Amino acid sequence: MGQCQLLCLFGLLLTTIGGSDGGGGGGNNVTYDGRSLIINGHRKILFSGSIHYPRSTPQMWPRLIAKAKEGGLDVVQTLVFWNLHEPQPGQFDFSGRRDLVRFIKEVQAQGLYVCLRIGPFIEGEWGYGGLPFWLHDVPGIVFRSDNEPFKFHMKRYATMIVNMMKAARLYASQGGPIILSQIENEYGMVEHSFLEKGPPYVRWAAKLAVDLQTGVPWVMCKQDDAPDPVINACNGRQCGETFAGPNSPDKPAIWTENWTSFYQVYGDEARIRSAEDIAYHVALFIAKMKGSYVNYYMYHGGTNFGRTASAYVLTGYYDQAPLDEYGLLRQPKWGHLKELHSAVKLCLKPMLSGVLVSMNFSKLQEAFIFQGSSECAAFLVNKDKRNNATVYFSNLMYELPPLSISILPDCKTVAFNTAKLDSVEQWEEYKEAIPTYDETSLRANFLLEQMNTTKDASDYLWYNFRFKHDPSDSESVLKVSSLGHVLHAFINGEFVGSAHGKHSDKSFTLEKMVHLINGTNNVSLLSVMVGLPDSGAYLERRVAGLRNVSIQGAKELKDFSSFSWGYQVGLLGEKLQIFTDYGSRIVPWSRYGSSTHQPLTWYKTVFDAPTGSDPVAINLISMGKGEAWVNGQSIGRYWVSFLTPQGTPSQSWYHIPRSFLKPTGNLLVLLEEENGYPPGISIDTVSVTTLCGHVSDSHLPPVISWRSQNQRTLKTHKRIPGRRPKVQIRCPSGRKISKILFASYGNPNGNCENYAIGSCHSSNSRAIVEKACLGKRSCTVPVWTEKFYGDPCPGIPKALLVDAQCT
Ligand SMILES: *[C@@H]1O[C@H](CO)[C@@H](O)[C@H](O)[C@H]1NC(C)=O
Ligand SMILES: *[C@@H]1O[C@H](CO)[C@@H](O)[C@H](O)[C@H]1NC(C)=O
Ligand SMILES: *[C@@H]1O[C@H](CO)[C@@H](O)[C@H](O)[C@H]1NC(C)=O
Ligand SMILES: *[C@@H]1O[C@H](CO)[C@@H](O)[C@H](O)[C@H]1NC(C)=O
Ligand SMILES: *[C@@H]1O[C@H](CO)[C@@H](O)[C@H](O)[C@H]1NC(C)=O
Ligand SMILES: *[C@@H]1O[C@H](CO)[C@@H](O)[C@H](O)[C@H]1NC(C)=O
Ligand SMILES: *[C@@H]1O[C@H](CO)[C@@H](O)[C@H](O)[C@H]1NC(C)=O
Ligand SMILES: CC(=O)N[C@H]1CO[C@H](CO)[C@@H](O)[C@@H]1O
Repeated sequence: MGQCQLLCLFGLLLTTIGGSDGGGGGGNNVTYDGRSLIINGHRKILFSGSIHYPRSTPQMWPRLIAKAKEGGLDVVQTLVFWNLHEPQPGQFDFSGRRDLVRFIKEVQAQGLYVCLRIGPFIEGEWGYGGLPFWLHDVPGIVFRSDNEPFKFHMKRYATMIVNMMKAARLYASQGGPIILSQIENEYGMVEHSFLEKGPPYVRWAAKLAVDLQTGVPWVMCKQDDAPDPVINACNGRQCGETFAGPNSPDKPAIWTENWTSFYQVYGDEARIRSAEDIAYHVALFIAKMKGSYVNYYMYHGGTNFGRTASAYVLTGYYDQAPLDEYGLLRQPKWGHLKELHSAVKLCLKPMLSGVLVSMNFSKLQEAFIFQGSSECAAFLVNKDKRNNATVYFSNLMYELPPLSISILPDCKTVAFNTAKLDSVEQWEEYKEAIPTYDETSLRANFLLEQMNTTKDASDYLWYNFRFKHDPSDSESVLKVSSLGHVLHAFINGEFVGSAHGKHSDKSFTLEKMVHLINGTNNVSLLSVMVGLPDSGAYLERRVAGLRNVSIQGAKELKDFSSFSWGYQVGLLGEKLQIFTDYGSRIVPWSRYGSSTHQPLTWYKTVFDAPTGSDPVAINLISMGKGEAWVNGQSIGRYWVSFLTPQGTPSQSWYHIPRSFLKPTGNLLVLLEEENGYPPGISIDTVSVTTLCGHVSDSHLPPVISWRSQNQRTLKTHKRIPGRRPKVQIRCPSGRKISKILFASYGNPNGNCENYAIGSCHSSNSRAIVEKACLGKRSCTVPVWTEKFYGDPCPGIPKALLVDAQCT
């Protein structure tokens, strides 16, 4: 693991160094002082993120880098992977995912800087820490110590990499994006094991680096005694607290690895680090340590393709990073850090040219104030992990949430607080009341038909009764049969169970062992319709709702079908219209997760519309069943928990028309009938969706995927044994296949990300696929010779690869 970070402990007031291009010849002059890196005379506070080129594909790089830039990063940091590049002594490979130069040029093209950690030992949860295994058999070798064979190969390789960068003019001194380089990695952790062979190796490595004359500074992370002019940097989660600081007053404070979560090994649960925790430690480092460079390790983890992961490490790497394995935004992490970056950038002037003054309000509250000649920025810290704190600063009162830092770019107004998430994730909840018989006014001595009772004013009808239970009859099974469509049962306010029918057979029965109390029990049965019938003769005679209700004890069966029933049409939240702006203000909402979960809970949040003009969809994959409203308008029922026979929801994305949205502050309310997880909801934009299917007539199972910007879904269909292979593609609901981008029956090269016609190709491919697919939501093309009017290359195994566009 590794990240570059600069910190400065010595808050000297430094005069701003003027001048623009100090490098000459189009180059940029990168130096540093005790405050920060200095680029062309300008001090910088830099946010950096690790994206490792071989852990994604060249096709993914531009989009990952664009999202890093949009997230407020200035620098992309990568390790360099020796064993990928020199698999055998003297045989080099820089193709495809190994194309380091291309990666750096992509970063440059988007206007960001690069921090290049060349190692050559990188650790990085990468096999052999990046060292080629053939080094193991070099006679007399001892890795990473004052050992001639190791130093020989390290020098040869490091020189080769640096020369390659120079040849492509990638160092800032040459006009390129690389502003910082790293030699070795976390050596301070193991140096003592090498006894007297350690320190000379550190000095040698530093000299090797400096002698390579890159024109940009070098860092060593976790190496407290990094020899001048190499900067010692901090790696870890809490550099704001743990870092002892630069080993010279002339070096800035740099944090090369501030772990955004942690890598995962097989057998481990994912270790999740909250957005609030990362933001707190970054802000603390920037303020208390005068940190001037923070790198997120990882910003995008990606995939350990092939056999590259080190022992026990998962193939998916740091999936909890701000960009997940697929390159999608992981919220709220990405958005929260983006806001932190912009708040810090508002403080730049006083931070880079002012003096740092710290003060204590009390034992657990302190302030760091950067005072410039006319500007001032303040960081107010509450270290108390449990309690809010009220502090007075410059005669104004500030409420600080537990374990948080408020950033005041003008020493007055709070621009950002590390603990306050501002996004779709800030959820509140309101539990729907479970009514009892006594609370109802509509009564009948039998079970009412649902539609005739609700008059379609609501999907929901409560059927309630109460009865005295004799505790000597121990085993009790509640049995309810319904004519449709869904039932949620509660006894004494506690959820008991749910059941539902389906389109082809709406009736169903719920049977559930229940716990009854000695005395009067309240039974509340919520019957839910998922739409009125729409077809067939005698529509007016259709029925829905509960048919029979009984409780079977060990001794007797009690039938409640003809009993004293109390009804309530609709839910309280519907009556109060709590999904509207007005209605949402008349009920007391509580913080999400502040009490135990109840099926039938309303959730509320506010979100900003995604920028741009692409259509907007809400991803409800983490929810169960219910209805969703945006700014008071229902966007429809959702039912994600009802899975297809293949085990996937029939619909996860639900359309929010742009016309329902304001630029900011959109009210989103959901009624969840089951056990949804609102923080898993995301608001996505949908761009042209491409679909791709690739099936061969060999043994591989077909993989069908559809992807679209900002969405993460992958469906895999196992081949049914004995059936002939076929490509099946299907657009998301409401869309049709509008274009065939590529079709080849033969031996096409590559995969759905990257394809080309191979040596064998049927010239009928496109026409046949277009005929089968254009204008349809889904289509199936069998991978048979006959279908393509003959075999283009007898005897050769063939495949069909189709890439299509949905609009
Ligand atoms: C680069 O900048 C430093 C100070 O930041 C200055 O001392 C030095 O002269 C500059 N070098 C060049 C080549 O302009
Ligand atoms: C604030 O308190 C800490 C210990 O709690 C102390 O180390 C520090 O020097 C104090 N700072 C000031 C400005 O008094
Ligand atoms: C802190 O204050 C907020 C808002 O004033 C309040 O909602 C929250 O419950 C408080 N938390 C604690 C731990 O007192
Ligand atoms: C519908 O409800 C009304 C009372 O609201 C009742 O008189 C009528 O019989 C019901 N019809 C059916 C078909 O259940
Ligand atoms: C049943 O409902 C009544 C009226 O709402 C209430 O007073 C009583 O406490 C409830 N009984 C139980 C066991 O919840
Ligand atoms: C149930 O309650 C009644 C009266 O409240 C009591 O006499 C009886 O012993 C109770 N039975 C049990 C099993 O607790
Ligand atoms: C429901 O009750 C009716 C009589 O009310 C009875 O004829 C029918 O068999 C019952 N159905 C079930 C599924 O118990
Ligand atoms: C230097 C540093 O902060 N190291 C920390 C990195 O994070 C791990 C896990 O939280 C800690 O154990 C280290 O102390």
